[in-house]
Amino acid sequence: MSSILQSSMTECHPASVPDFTPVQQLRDLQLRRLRSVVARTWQHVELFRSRMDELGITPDDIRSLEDIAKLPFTKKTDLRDTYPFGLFASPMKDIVRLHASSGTTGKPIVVSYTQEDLNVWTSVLVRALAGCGLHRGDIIQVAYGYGLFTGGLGAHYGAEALGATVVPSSGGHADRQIMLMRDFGVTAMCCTPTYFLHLIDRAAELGIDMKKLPLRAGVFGAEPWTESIRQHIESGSNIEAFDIYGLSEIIGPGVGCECQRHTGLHIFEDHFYPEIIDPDTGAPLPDGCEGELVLTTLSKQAMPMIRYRTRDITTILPGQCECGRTLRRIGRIGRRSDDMLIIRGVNVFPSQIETALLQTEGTLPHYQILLTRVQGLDQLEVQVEVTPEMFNDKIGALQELHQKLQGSLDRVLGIRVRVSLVEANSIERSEGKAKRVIDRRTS
Ligand code: DLL
Repeated sequence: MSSILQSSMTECHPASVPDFTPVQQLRDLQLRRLRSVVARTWQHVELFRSRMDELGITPDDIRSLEDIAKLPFTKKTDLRDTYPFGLFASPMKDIVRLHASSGTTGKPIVVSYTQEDLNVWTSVLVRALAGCGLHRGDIIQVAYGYGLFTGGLGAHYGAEALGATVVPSSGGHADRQIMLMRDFGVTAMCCTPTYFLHLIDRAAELGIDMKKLPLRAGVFGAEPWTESIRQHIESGSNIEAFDIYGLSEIIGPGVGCECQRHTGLHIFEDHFYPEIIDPDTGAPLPDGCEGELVLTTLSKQAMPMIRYRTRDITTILPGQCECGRTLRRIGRIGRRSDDMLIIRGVNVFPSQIETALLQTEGTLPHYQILLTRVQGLDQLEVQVEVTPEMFNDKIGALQELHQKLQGSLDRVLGIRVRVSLVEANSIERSEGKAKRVIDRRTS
């Protein structure tokens, strides 16, 4: 077991957890690890070495943390092009786990871990869960999918190493999830935020009041969610909702997580070095500027990632968190640079639609964006569920809500979209990541 894991497993006392390392000490550690990971990747990964050659640089050119900007980026297409094992830096005999994430085109991307990588992954999850106020004695239900997806197993081992009792329910079977939550006295839930919303609704249908369960925290991630969704979750269940971030290419869940201050997500910087770049030019941006998050794994053995372009749009928040952690924070990830829809020439982000919808009273946090093409022209329809009271009320109330939504979407998006108000529970629920956009356009 790594010493980091051991120290993380003790009580969450500032002196014992790497989250509180003095900044200069952290930067020194990052530089040492950066130089070492660059040298290792250069030695073992052909694609990386050839890109360094093209740029005329060698690992010796990395002398400061700022020198990271000299290094080439890695992109998702690099993982696809070298499918399945082309970016591995360790021999297969040292690799103890593979995970994969489905891509939009055919083959998945494959990621690998040595035992040491798994220990690091567990240690960051321990730190994430401890930062959410969880500890030994908690009963944590993990309803992220177990399997090739990193969510289930990642959260599982972290919760176990924390000393909590783990209920590995995996995704799906809402009624059974609720029964386990109630009968086992579950105190914390790990799943996607949209799946938890579904569980709140389903519990109400079953006559179970979530607010009366011992549940006190939820650690939600794997998909973008907004403050409005947090409010719906917290008011529907009386729990404290935390945002956890991660991606398979870097490790899985546990790259960053909110602490109890809820002012951004702390990145576990001793293992994952964050940068923000301009997504169009690739130029590094200063703290406080919004751009694409780029991550470098500082300690990964099996499959190090150098300057991986996540496509996730966020900012590195300036200043230190009041919790005392020295780890830098990113703002919550509301969108990806590649989820932008272009409708009749106008850029539209699903997160803008979500915010406009959920700020209006009478709507439920379940919606779908439907794209079609009529006579060569793109049409965007937003279907949103409305509360049963609203749906059963006089027609005038529905019309008024419709007008309000139409007005705010027109204003926010700058184009005319169609709004359809639909009955509660009519939009299909997902057990994992919600599918918000249905594209029926044929070119
Ligand atoms: O979703 C890992 C994970 C599992 C994270 C469980 C948190 C909890 P992938 O399937 O590879 O890995 O998808 C990674 O999901 O690049 C983001 O676009 C999105 N994502 C993950 N967490 C968040 C979050 C897992 N908290 C991709 N907020 C990432 C917004 C998120 N987006």
